[in-house]
Amino acid sequence: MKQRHISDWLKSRIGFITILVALLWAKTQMANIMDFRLYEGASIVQWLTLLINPIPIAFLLLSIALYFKSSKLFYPISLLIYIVNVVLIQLNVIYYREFTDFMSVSVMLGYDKVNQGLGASGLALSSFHDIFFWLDIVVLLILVIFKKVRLNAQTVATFKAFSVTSFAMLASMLVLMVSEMERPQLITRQFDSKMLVKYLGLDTYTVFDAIRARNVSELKSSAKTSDIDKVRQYIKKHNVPANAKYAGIAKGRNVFVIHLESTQQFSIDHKIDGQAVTPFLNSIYHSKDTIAFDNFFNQVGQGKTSDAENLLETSTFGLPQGSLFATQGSDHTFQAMPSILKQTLGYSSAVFHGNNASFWNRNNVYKNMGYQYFFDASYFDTSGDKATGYGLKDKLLFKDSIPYLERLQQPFYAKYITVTNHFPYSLDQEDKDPNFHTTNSGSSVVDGYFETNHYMDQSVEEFFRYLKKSGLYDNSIIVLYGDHYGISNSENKYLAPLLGKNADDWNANDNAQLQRVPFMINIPGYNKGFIDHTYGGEIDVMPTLLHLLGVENTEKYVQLGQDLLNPKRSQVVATRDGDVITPKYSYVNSVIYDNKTDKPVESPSQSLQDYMDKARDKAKEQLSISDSVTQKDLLRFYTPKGFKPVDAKDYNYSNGLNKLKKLEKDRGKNSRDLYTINGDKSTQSLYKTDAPEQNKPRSNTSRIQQVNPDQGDTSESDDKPNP
Ligand code: GP9
Ligand code: MN
Repeated sequence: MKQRHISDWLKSRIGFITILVALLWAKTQMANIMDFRLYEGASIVQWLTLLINPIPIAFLLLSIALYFKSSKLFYPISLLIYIVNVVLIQLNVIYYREFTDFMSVSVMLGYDKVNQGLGASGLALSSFHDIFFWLDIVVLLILVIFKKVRLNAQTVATFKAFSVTSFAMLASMLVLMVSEMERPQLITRQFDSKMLVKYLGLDTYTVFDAIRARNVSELKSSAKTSDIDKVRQYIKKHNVPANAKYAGIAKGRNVFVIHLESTQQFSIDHKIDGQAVTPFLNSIYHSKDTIAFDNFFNQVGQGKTSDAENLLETSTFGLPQGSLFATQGSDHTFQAMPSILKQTLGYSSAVFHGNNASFWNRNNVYKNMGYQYFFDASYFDTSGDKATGYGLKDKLLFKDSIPYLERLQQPFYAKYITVTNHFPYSLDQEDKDPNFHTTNSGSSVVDGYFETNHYMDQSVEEFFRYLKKSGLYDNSIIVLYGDHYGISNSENKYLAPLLGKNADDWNANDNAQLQRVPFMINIPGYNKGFIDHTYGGEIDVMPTLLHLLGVENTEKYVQLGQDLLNPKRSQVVATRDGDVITPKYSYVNSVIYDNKTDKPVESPSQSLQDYMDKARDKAKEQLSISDSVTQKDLLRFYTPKGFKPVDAKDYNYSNGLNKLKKLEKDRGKNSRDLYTINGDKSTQSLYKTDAPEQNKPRSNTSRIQQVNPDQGDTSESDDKPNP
């Protein structure tokens, strides 16, 4: 009796769409397991969302069909929705096999510059289990042809259809909520396509991506060629030339850019019970060979690390919402440091980063920036405890980068993105320095922060030691910078007493002043170093560096910052949300603060009010010029004289080491890589680290997933120095 009841229900229309939902669920799981491999390394919440997320959205979409009463409409519409979903899964599966990434809407529509369609034909990328994506549809078709299916004429009452839709909507919201709780700003930042699919599923990812693509393309198509004129006028008015005292003092040298993850200026020189947190960085900070800055602010928005990279290497801001890298980076015109240095002074370029290449869409963005090599997690052994959730531990990243670094043609521009000092700042016991005792602040975040800071400091020290031993040090400059805050405003009250402040009267200006991050330029042998107190930010780095390296005629590039070493510069620092910091006063949330007392100025004089209003207008102008450049992709309309636009298709980040070796061979005696200069011998043995994980064999467990989007799974690749 009961069985009969179920089979009757299955024959009903709601039963029919439930079957389709179940099939979609099964197909999604097949793809999740066999192709996207999303369950590997997933957290418990991610397991849950992966299991559940196909259901509500499928019900939501299929419930649309329930509103059509005629069976001639209901069945074809529900099947159409079903088939479109299956096509979406199948397309993504094929795309993933080639690019290890999900298909964005611009790729589907053929707009994407980096991945124009599939590199290999779809057929060559198909796999046996793909049959199961289609088998049921074929069977159904046969049954229809042989008239073996009977359509159920019994319609579903509109209120019932409505309750299915509402219930599905509610469940979708729930998944969204849980995901946002686990990964705050998952949707607004859209930092990782893989993460979005893990939490929200393929359909929702595609919908969000379509909205993103639409917004981008609307803004882009609203752009007029003449918009760039306004930008050029702005630059003409605001550009400050190189200071003759410093122009070209680092000419011809290699550049190391060391991205100190989440590092704030307060850690520099900070002591806990008399013990320095970052003793090595302190020594660099005070060195006679270093030009350091103590009023240097991060200017990132939701794009965090990616915004910092963009600010530093293009001298434009990130977007008002979301990340420029993630939302527009695949199809964006950059005139960035790597390409400018290559074209003006013959620099080669590389990024070393122990996380997945897809994070922040770097695999696509770096190509548009003209980076020649990208050594991401797939180039390193990140198994077991060698990595944290954000990638290879810093000590190992620096050490394991040497086989690649020593093959790079000099002069080079090499960026190292560290990750160990990343929220939640939990260091494995084995990586803790037994001689370092952290705070007891009442916040595990703050206490952990100092420990990971200390670890990062040691990792940089080990790297410097290698640079000195290998001889690279003397013909290089090393730029160190913190990308953004590590301690969020909500935790700052625990920090306050450690910084000699009262937690009870901590205010918005205290938060704003804490956005200082380290910025130091270490120039070995310079001997005239100092700590510069000028007020500036990340947007000012590119003009400063280009001048130090001796690039001329820099006024032709679209750079919105000003050389930090030219005293004629303005000292108005804009934050991404429009607050303003100047040396004496700040404008935070529309309140003027006196920086000396950190208190609001109760009744500002007319002249102070005018001064601050002017400063705010200045900041607003800089931000709005930046937004028009980035959102409308204006650089596609303007190519500086002598600059060749970057073609992303010239770059591919697979087999990086083989490519370097080939170049070295082709150049023979003229090859300018360290390996050749060292008499065709590796310098790896010069590297000393105390990392406890260094000699552990590769294991099968991983805290991150290792894939190179340009080559798929590289676990079989021979392109690794230490297999
Ligand atoms: C990820 C790392 C972290 O690869 O750079 O980015 P964040 O969360 O700091 O923006
Ligand atoms: Mn970061």
